[in-house]
Amino acid sequence: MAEGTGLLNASERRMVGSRSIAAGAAIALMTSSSLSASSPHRGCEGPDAPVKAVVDSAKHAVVITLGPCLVPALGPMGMHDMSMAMMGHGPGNEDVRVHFRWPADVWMRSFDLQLFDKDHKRLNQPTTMHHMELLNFDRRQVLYPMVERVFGLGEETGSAKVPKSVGLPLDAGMDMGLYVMWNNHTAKDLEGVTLQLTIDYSPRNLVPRPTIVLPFKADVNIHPGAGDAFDLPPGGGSRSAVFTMGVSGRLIAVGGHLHDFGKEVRLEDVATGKVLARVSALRTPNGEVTGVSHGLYGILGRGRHLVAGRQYRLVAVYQGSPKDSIYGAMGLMGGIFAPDNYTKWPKLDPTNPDYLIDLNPKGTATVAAAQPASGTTAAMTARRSTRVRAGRRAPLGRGGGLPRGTAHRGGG
Ligand SMILES: [Cu+2]
Repeated sequence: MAEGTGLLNASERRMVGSRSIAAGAAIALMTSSSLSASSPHRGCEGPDAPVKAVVDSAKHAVVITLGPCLVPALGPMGMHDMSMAMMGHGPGNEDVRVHFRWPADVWMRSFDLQLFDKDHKRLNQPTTMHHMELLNFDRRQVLYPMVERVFGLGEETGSAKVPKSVGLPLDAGMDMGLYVMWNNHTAKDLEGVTLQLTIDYSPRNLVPRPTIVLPFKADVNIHPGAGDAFDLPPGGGSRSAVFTMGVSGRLIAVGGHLHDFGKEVRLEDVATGKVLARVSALRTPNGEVTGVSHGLYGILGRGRHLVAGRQYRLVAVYQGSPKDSIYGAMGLMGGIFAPDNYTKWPKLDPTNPDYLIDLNPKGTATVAAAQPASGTTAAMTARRSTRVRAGRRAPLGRGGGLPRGTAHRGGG
């Protein structure tokens, strides 16, 4: 996720196995995707998808529900295969891509995900959902012209919260997207699954006004729509990318995303070489990445100040066996960014091809016209929905034709 896309989304990834296992998983996934494509509505896809966003003003919460959905069986898999059930980063791999209108002017402060079966009993998250993302089509990312990822959740992540002193602004009527990739590795379809996302907020008129925060996401190998994975020679090495900030502000929390054999991802000032933020992998002795460290710089203090027009370098470092190349590596830093002046946030360009990828993944999505929001407390039903191409699960690793020896679990 979102590799730490968004609010404190700690990215914990685990990785896995051999190339022969990857090939087996690819075949299994291709088969299942062609089956599920035959019943789009029951899978909660398509323009009639049952998604709604309701304001509970007494509790200061927006409750988003998707369902009841049919979660198609992917077929039983072995332990290793289950770990391999992988995802891509970026659009195109999800089972569900629906739009809805955000229902109220708020400062978002937290999210909490729950999954229920047809009898409203809690479902186990890792065996039901692989990952989900909340998108905001009315704002772009700070570094890239792509659609804002408000936050993402993986199999293991459940919730996150920021203090009252900060808030992520969401306005009534914003065109939101909910992406879900299910994870049902049994032989039986799950019927009547409901995904419920509770987002606590502060009212927009809160005094004193919270500091505005927005998601920060940087990638050492960004290729919108094509996958961000890369390979490294035996022993490992590093991959880096230089970007220029479009707006000044403070990075107040960071997390990251690395695959197996990852060591760290760090942010440097190009001119001075100073390291501004560092996220270290938590590794087993054989290099398996089980999680990442987190940095909390400025929820209370000042944070790391990044300056508009100035260049920064993101570096991902990998260290593996001297005998084996590393395939399908990734390196991302995600976090929370507080712009000095929100009005200077880079303007969304709805004609930018990188923005359009999410509206038209792989060129086959159908997009119905969106309607304006009609109230802040009414249930907002899905008004626009996209349908992904049938073969969405096929491209293991999405690395643009790279050999694939590894994959990961956890949210994008
Ligand atoms: Cu990844």
